[in-house]
Amino acid sequence: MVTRRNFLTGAGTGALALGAGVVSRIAAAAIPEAALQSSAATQAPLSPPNGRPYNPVVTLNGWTLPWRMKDGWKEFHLVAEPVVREIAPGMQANLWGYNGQSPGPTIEAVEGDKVRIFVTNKLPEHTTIHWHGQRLANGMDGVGGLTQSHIKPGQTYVYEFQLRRAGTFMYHPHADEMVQMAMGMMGFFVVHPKDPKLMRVDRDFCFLLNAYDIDPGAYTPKVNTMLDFNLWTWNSRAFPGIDPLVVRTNDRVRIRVGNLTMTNHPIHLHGHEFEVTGTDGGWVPKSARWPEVTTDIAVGQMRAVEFIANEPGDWAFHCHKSHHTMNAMGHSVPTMIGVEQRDLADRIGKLLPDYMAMGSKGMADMGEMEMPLPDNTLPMMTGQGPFGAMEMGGMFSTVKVRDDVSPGDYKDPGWFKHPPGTVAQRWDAPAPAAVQAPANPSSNTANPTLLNLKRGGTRHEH
Ligand SMILES: [Cu+2]
Repeated sequence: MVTRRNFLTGAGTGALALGAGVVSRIAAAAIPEAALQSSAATQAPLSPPNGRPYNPVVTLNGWTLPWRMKDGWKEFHLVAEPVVREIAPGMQANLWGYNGQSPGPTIEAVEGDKVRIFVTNKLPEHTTIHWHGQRLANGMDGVGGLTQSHIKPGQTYVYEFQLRRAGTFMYHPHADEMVQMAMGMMGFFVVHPKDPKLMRVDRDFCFLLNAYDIDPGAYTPKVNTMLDFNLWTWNSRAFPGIDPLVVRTNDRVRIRVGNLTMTNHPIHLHGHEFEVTGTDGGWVPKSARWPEVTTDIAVGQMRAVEFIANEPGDWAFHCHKSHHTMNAMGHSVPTMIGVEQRDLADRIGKLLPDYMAMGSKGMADMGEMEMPLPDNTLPMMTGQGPFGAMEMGGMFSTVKVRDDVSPGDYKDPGWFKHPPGTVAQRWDAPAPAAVQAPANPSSNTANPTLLNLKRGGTRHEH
């Protein structure tokens, strides 16, 4: 594992030790410094200090890579390296990523920009970067063995291309792909339209769907897992580690979501309808959009959704596969609903004083109970809301819509203050007797239940 300290020392010596034949001649003179991020918190959007103007995105629990302008080229420097990523408070993972984090920083530029991206490999094995969705010269496509030689450990390669269309793209290795993506190597590449007024929104968020298989108590993902992942993450963060998406009432909001897991994710927003306005292939024409509250995002796809945030509140926003809003530990627990465990628990308790029977009445109590867990393990479902345990994990966050948020302010405003009389509440009255529903509603035959209802005996009305 590379610590922060020896990474920093390594960065200097690595840059000096570059092979002369590797970097293109135009660029060999000076490689831009590689910016490093040590925090997993959402960073403020990076307003472009030079070049064409654009409206920057906000990378959820992530950041945008700074660049330098050189002779009309935007120059970026990505460093592929081992990183320690906090998945949520209380759990860290040994991943591979770029510039200190997994996923790597978002690259932002403008349609028509010429970009030069230096990639330094500080991994123990070779890598490449594929610019998923971009139109470029075939030799810049980053497929190891097919369109270029692999970038060996210690080497730096340079990619150069002009951004031919606006849109939302991804980047990831095309070398030992199963391992390198299972270890967290991926990032977003947003190309803004030349005209900053085109498709303009007030808030523009982006995140990648990713998944890990990390045994409870372990730190390093199992890289050969094909489907049975146990940590479902957005930008390598699991609830309650995912920041809320903070918006101002009546903002037009875009959320760009890319899927680099091994399964599809139906992403669902509460309280609002949205439209899919963009895919990896470009903007969706207005006439081709339809309203949704859930959009399924297949493997290798990106979907940009847009909506007007006109319902104040804390709106759940999550993957609709219920196993994906749950952390490790939950997936192999046997169903114990209806199983009387008291005798068993008493007997086992004599041997193992800490033994706890679970699940006889469902698993909701696991959201609240303080179970002993191995170190570095997130509870299966967790999170405290203003009304109690939220019983969530994994791919879950909230869209917080507030009247009193300033433009450009993304900090968590706390829990929603509900107007009086707008919260579901306990109805404190005796429950009526259960009645049999009519067996055959199309028939008019006298039915004791209907007669009973007509007499008003058991119907309960408020
Ligand atoms: Cu999912």
